[in-house]
Amino acid sequence: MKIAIDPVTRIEGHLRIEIEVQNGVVTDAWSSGTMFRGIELILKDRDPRDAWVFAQRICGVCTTVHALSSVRAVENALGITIPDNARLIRDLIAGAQLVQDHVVHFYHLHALDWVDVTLALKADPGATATLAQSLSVWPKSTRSYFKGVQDRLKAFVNAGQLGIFANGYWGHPAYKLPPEANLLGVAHYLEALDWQRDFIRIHAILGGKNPHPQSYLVGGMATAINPDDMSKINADRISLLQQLIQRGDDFVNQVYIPDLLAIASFYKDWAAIGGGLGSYMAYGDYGNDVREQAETYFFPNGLILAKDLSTTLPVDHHQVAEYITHSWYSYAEGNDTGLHPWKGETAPNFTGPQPPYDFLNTDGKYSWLKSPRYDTHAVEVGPLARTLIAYVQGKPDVKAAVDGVLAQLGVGPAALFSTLGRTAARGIESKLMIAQLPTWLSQLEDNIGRGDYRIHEGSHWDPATWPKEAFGWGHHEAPRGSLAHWVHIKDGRIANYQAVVPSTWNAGPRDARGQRGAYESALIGTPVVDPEKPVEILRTVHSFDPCLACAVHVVDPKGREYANIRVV
Ligand code: NFE
Ligand code: MG
Repeated sequence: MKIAIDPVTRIEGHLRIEIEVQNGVVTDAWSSGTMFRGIELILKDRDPRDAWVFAQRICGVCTTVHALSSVRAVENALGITIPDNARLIRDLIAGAQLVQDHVVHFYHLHALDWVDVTLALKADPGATATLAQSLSVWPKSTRSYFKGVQDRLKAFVNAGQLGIFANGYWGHPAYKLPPEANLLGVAHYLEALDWQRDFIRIHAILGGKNPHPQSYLVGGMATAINPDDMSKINADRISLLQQLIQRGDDFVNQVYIPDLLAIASFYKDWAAIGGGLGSYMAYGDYGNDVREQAETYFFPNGLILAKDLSTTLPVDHHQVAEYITHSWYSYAEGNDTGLHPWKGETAPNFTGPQPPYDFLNTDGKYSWLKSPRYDTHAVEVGPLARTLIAYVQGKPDVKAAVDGVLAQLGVGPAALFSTLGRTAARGIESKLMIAQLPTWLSQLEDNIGRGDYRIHEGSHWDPATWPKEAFGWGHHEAPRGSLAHWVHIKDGRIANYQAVVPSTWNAGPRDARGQRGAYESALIGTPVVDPEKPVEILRTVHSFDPCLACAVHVVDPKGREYANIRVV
């Protein structure tokens, strides 16, 4: 039996999943990005110093990550080293982004795959308080608080207005939590909405706004530092940042991580489902300017192949190539060629069916996403990749965090190759990142204390100083994984610009060798109890935190007819 899920919701962008199901288990899967964008074409012939402003609009969810990759690509091409203060402010902005994005993913995009909202109505608020207090010291965990949340939820249901909770596979037998844990999840879903809005004020302070901070510059940042000026980064702002980071730490350690572990303990079977490729890649990032020694990165550089946790291999971006064998593009050199992004081409060539249709022609082209490969290998990127690579390399804080989670859940390291592992890794790296932010902030404070206000390196600002032709790449470990932009500059203008983003690595289609992408591979073996309500498919797809706007970088101007689910 073949099933199509389109659109997949509680993600960013337009994703279609087709699966073949036999005897209640997925036997094959196809992932399709159904929307075209054209940022790479829009950037052609522009001033490379302006690229970040356009590139940042690739996505409204991960926002800042494309500005960062873009300025880094141009700086790399022009041989610019940015001042330490700029590096620290970039790391603080990106680190805050990572934590906020992971919390929002857990509660607002993923939790309802595990939490049945309707069962929360059956919970005893007193018992919920007891459960919550056994998990953490979060001060809101009282009977009256949970009673208030439940009453609000009842009022929604009685008015026939479940609102944001209206569409779910409620009552599905795959939901395993007791009513109290469901009420806890719903309460924190609502709390996390407020928390993330407060926490991301870090971007307003350092970048002027969120989404899309405005303080980037090729050569550094435009975040002015002056302890004697009320409108610049001064002692007041540093103190506000400290408070915001502390509140972030409280929420991650007292709400997010305890909820993650409590929910995961009811779903241990998902530690054996959804593993997929078993090969993982990270460029590495943070704690260092990107062109310096990769060994000192906070998230290390590395490659794991075929679940081999004995070693990691170094990652070199020259080994990256994008294929379009199954993507709606043409390459001058033919359908089966892989192109390094410096030689990348963006020539759309839609050959898919016109709606209405039942299924895509998955033997041919079936996605707007290209298929990036590392030296022919299909790899997964993201929190699980980064966590495994750091674990294998013996990074002490990662090792301690991973071993702690494994012990608490009573599972071994092989359990990490799974849907649950992906979701747990996101929590682990949020915990490590929120603990790290105060260090970067105090380094910034120390620099300012020493009278070092340098924030921008301007000696390469004038295009007259540039070489006639230059190539650069800028990488970042974005919330969803390894991101890079590649730029070819000629006569002061962008001759070619290519972005290969985390969701392209993970959600891309098959390549010239027929190798599946990470989603496609991970879905194989997933149980599907009721094809009309494929909640299990959502669990594995959501565990990657899909972002299709990032992955395709564009918008189909024509409306499409979307059926929720087609079963044939
Ligand atoms: Ni639009 Fe993105 C992230 C990037 S794509 S969310 O994180 O880059 O996966
Ligand atoms: Mg691209």
